Amino acid sequence: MSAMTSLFRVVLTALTMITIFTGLAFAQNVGMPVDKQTGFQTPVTGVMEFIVDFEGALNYLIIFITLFVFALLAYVMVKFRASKNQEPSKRTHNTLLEVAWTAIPVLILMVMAIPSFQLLWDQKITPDGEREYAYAGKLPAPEVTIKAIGIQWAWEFEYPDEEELAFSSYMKADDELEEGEPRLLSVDNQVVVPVNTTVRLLVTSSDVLHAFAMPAFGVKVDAVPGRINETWFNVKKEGIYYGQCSEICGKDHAFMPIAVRVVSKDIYNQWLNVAKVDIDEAGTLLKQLVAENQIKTERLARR
Ligand SMILES: [Cu+2]
Repeated sequence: MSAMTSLFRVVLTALTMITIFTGLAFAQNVGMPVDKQTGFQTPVTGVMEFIVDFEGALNYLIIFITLFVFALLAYVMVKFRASKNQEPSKRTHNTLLEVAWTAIPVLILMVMAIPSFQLLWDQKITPDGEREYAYAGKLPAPEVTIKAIGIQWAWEFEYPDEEELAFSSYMKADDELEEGEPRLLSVDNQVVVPVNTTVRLLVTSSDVLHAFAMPAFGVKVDAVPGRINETWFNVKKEGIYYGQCSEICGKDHAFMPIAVRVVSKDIYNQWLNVAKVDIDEAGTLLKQLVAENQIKTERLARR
């Protein structure tokens, strides 16, 4: 077997391993990172599905370009090696080649730019019920608005449409964790939103720069003191999703996670009614409702 063929096999095996590991990670993964994960978290919004597919396509393009350039380099190194070219050629220009190696990369960049801008618009334009989204079609206008305020070092959440509903969300210490709760990601008060509902997300900060990032939603927005950034999400699947602050904001930057609980509209409304009065009690109720719902779903699945 030639050296080239064996190199090719090594590369191919590596790619297959990566695909398998990513697949494994995807299989177990809901809303948080898992051991040995190499890819993204499982996408639960159209925007994140778009990101995953776009990244995948670009990855193949990059691999192709890298191998092509590598092959050209190898060819030149062998064909024009010093021992075979005692008297080097004095050729300097080739118009056709120069036009081609300028025009082709420009074309590749243009092809990349089209979905890239579409993705950016999808992320930044809040649905109004009319606009078509690449991976989600038409989406309803926001029914819920959440304001996330970064503070050193936690998040505060307000539901501006629901009078006086505001609470802070602090990371749980190791000794406060309950069964099944991940370390460094679990919080005392989760953000609760209904499934299949467009949520407007307003992000700001009360002190320094922070960033609100939810990998499974494809959401990442800077939290800037003195101004409000707007984005949105519409989650397709109930569950608990974790994110983190993504802008170095000081000593405890690593300890201000975000936990978003996505539930049915019914559970959301029940939580909302109690949360307006007592956020701790609402948290207890939420836990109970989610557990009951889980038992119901499992029973249905078994049938
Ligand atoms: Cu931070």
